[in-house]
Amino acid sequence: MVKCKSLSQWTRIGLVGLLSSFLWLVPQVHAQKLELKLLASGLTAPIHLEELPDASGRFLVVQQDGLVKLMGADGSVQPAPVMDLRSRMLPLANDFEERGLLGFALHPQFAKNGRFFVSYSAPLRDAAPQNWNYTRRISEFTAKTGNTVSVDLQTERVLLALDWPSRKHNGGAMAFGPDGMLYLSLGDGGAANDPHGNSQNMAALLGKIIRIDVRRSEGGEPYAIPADNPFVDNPKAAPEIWATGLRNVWRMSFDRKTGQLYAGDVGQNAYEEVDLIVKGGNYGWNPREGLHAFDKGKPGTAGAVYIDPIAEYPHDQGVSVTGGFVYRGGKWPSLQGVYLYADYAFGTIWGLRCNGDRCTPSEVVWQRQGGKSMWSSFGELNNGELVLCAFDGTESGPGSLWMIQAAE
Ligand SMILES: [Ca+2]
Repeated sequence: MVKCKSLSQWTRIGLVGLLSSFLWLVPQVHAQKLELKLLASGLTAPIHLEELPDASGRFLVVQQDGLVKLMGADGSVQPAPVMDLRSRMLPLANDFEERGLLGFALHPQFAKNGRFFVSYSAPLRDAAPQNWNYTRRISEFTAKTGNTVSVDLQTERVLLALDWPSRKHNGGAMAFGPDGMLYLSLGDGGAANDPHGNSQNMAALLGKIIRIDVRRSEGGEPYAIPADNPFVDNPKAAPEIWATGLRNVWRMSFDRKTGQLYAGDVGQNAYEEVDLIVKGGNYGWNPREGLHAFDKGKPGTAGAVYIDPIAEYPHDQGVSVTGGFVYRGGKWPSLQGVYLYADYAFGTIWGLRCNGDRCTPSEVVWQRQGGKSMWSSFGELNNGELVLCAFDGTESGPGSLWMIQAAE
């Protein structure tokens, strides 16, 4: 799907490794097991959802195929999509497809200004180098809001247009931080083994999490560089970079209580990982994969310090991590402060707790028993309750939404 693995890789049995970092200074999760309650079906490849910042309980469901739909609190879907981006997108393949509409974030003042941001796959620019695959656009649109929500595609402002060397490893996560800045994940561009060396190349935006200020323009760019970005004084580095050494962060989120940024970085041959992203951090791809040296990796820069993940799992437990959220809702006290994440293909969901950067080992909180749900993404509602987006058993095919509850 949208993340990184071919179907054949899904069946690959990886090496057995450590489940997590074993640090004993915070209590064990003793993770509350989850129950999942169907909220909506009849969708196509849902990859994100976001509640409108009003009291209506309505939310937007973002689909990989380029449609954004408005859904009522009862799960009813408005027939006409809020947005149909397909005319600006690269046609998607019918089979395994990582490209498409992959990221979406409402401006913190969306209720007032209607601004929102997307990450999607557009046809390759005429000026792009030959043999590249497509152009990734990070764009802003402005919606009309009220009783309904609509988007005129003519409102598009392209913030970034990045030519992409393959169909793979697009990243796609977008989130506003508590500092009002927009954070974006950009994958290493593929294919296997980061052949272009993007993740450790500080001149490249690929293989990074970047941070930009969309409240103002600067230097002829449609956005500004925050003055406190970590590499603004390094002439060899792109000033947008916030964190580096990432392979393919498909989903990331801020803990609304602590402001910490959690990212699920999709691994390659052996390990999936979850990282706590800090300013200027280098997360090791591809000298490293998870907590391990990566045997096809590049040596890395002498003296570089690589930050280990807070959790990893080997490929006999899953093959494509979907980063989730720290639960901060009020309905389920036993889940309070638990970071939930999932494996897209195997369907397993884990929980862990962190106190600063000290985290408990992960515990399995839900396992697929039959059924086909593949967890493409988590969504957080305004009240902190969490929702799962699922592909119902086929790549980029029919999909559904599920409410997360604590089991009785
Ligand atoms: Ca890493």
